[in-house]
Amino acid sequence: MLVRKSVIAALAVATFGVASAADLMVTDPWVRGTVPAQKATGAFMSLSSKQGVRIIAASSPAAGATEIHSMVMEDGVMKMRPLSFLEVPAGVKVDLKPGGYHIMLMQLKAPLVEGNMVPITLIVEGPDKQVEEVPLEVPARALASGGGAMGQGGMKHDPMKMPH
Ligand SMILES: [Cu+2]
Repeated sequence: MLVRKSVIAALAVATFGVASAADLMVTDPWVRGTVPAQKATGAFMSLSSKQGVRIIAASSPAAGATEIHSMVMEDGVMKMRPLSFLEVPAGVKVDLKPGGYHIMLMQLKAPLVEGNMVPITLIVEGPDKQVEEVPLEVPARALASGGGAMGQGGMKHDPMKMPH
């Protein structure tokens, strides 16, 4: 039952232009929209893999720099940390979501508004060390919508208070 559901999800994503050559399934990708002065935002999605892969990098023509970030609690403050890779273990769903792992888009070249499709390429390393690119077309959501824990604030590199 679960397997069937995943396959359907993968097909749904494929209609957004997701190539799945690598052993990586990407579901429900989205980018948080920005306001004009804002230079950074986050991209979120769920990742899974049959054999297990690592996301070793990401890139986007919409951003001058793209990094994989985690968020850690330090002295009661949430801080973002660049990761050298993000592990997607075999059979384990890894969620990139506000307040947790995310793809950080920095030095944005233009504001991202609801309805924009943002190209993001994930660089994926398999267990055999083979590296593949997985290009995504990721829809931007309105800044205020659906953000979950970090819905109001957008994303910055400054330390931020734990949401709640
Ligand atoms: Cu970040």
